[in-house]
Amino acid sequence: EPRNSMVRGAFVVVEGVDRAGKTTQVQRLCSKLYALGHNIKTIRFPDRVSTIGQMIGSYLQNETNMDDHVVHLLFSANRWEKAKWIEETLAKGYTIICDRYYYSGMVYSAAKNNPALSLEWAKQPDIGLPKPDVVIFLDLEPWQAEQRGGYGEEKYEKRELQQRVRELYLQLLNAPGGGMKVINAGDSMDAVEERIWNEVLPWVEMVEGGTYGAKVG
Ligand code: NYM
Repeated sequence: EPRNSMVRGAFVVVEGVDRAGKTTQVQRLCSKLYALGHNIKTIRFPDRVSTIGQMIGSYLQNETNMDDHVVHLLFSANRWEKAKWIEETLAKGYTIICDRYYYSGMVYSAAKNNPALSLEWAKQPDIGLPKPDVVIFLDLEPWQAEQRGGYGEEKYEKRELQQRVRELYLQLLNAPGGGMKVINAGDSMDAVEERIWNEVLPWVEMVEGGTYGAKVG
């Protein structure tokens, strides 16, 4: 059970290009926080378990094809399905570590060569979702990503698209109110782990301690 008198848990998002090591780093971050006695839950998007998530999964595996707008809205709907759970879980005092969020939604859709899908358009269906307290962006150049075993068979795992994805992430970083912390994911796993830790721990302590109240801007 969460410690009493806790205001709420922190909402931590880890973003990054494919092969940046998000999954490993999310696991390491969670176990370190857990070892310190924090109450932790993890979540990842896309969550491929729900009905909508299964539709997304089969699209990513190239089993089905969909209009770009349709799949974009499914990714967003997949987050909305979890929005209430996120709010309730934070309110109970759990800190949530979330592997990808709406930033992924924006950049992957906008990276398609479809002029109708601008970053601005792509953000609209996610407006109103719970706002993260801290967002980590694991940055890796496409050539480094490819050295990690090359891309697989899933949609989006192509060099040109990955390059555009990275450029769009960097654009978001520089946007006013972007608020993402960039970490070079090309270093050793231990070095990356430590940098993430140094960024995230103060936020978790601040939010759990009730000394931080975010207002959606
Ligand atoms: N992806 C992920 C999107 O295109 N839009 C989204 O909103 C999200 C959350 O799904 N290549 C893409 C990025 C990834 C792919 O993610 C699967 P993962 O983290 O490999 O399971």
